[in-house]
Amino acid sequence: MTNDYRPMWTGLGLNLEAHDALLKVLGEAYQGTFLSQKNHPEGMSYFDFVMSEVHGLRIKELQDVRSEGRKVVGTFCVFVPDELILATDAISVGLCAGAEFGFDEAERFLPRNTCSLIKSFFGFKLNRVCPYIEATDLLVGETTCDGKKKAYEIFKAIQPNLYVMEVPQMKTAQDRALLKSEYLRFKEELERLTGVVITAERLKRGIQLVNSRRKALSRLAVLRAADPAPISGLDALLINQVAFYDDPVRFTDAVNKICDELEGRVGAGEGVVPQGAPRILLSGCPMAVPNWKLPAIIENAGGVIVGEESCVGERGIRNLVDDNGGDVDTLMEAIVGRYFKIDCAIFTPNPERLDHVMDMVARYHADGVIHYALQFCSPYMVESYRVEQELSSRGIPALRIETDYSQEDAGQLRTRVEAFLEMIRK
Ligand code: BJ8
Repeated sequence: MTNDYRPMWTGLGLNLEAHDALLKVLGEAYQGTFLSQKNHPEGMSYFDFVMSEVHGLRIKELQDVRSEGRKVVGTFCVFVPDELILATDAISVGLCAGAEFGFDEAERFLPRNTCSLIKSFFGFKLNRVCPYIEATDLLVGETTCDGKKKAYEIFKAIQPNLYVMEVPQMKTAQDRALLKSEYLRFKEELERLTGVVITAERLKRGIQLVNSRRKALSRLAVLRAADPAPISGLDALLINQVAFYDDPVRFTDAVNKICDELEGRVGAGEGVVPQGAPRILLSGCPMAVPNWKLPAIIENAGGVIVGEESCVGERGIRNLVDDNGGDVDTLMEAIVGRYFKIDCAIFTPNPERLDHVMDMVARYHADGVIHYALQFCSPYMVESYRVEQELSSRGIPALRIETDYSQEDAGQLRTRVEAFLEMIRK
């Protein structure tokens, strides 16, 4: 990091000793996983820099913005519409945590059999190691899976600025009406928080900012259809992870720049792996920073990940919001229409997700699918059965993996992934 941020971290109430330990682990993991890759595109230097300053410069930017009176809103789920947050000039940051940190403390509040993602944000909070949580003026939870929904009841006592949004579980007309009413309630909450009234003009600007970010990420996704793939799955995942907390305009620009470079690679037939390397679609739970275990295992074993059917991936960026409406209600309808299409496994039934997995296999020329579910995540663990069935009915190789944030099963996962890649190669 370029500066001494310790006074800022102290001001945010961080536990400096625990925070140093976290940064050390994060720095080593990043160094070993990303910077040692072959053919790392030049355009990744921006994202390497963002990662090196993940708890430094970006937090300082948030604090500077707050001192001007603007607000920071933290989110845990892609159902929370960034368009509304940006329409109030507030900043949106994704808060999902991907490290096994503070789990002992988390387990004082939560059952051991809780997914790592939930335990991780509890652990980060209880250990006071996440400057993002501490820099938020409003934290938005949502009633997606049972684990999160019940955990927020407990989290509220530790983090009083938590607001919970209800998310429907089915896709009927009543469910759509519920989502709309929840988005209108959220709009009011944001207006109260920021003192800004969301006009059609503001909302349009918010929509356009998020659409531009999604378009850039979709451009990156499409380039990965090339064989050889011009970028590793690890780098592409990192870009998708950074999307959740970087400034949207600066981020979009950086993604478009790396896409220009990758287009050159595709045109020249250059890639990060030899042509014909096994191409894998990852499908399932979202992967938050620094959860890189499985992708690193796959790519170190000679495979290349060509797409993520995940919220930190295509599920989070698919579909734009129509920005043609001239009034707030039309624009709100367009936002609801876009988000109501999200095919998270919390929905029942959820046939769209199966269609999307098959569609992604075809578009990115995947040779096989690795379904990734966090242990104790019932929605994705249960749904993996149907995904596997659908894939096998079409003769597409599939591997189901259930894991957590620990490194304990790394050896066993490596063996299973290597055997899977070997089978695909034959
Ligand atoms: S829209 S995937 S971001 S809910 S892994 S906490 S589901 S037990 S993260 Fe998600 Fe929104 Fe859905 Fe996407 Fe629960 Fe499963 Fe844990 Fe999960």
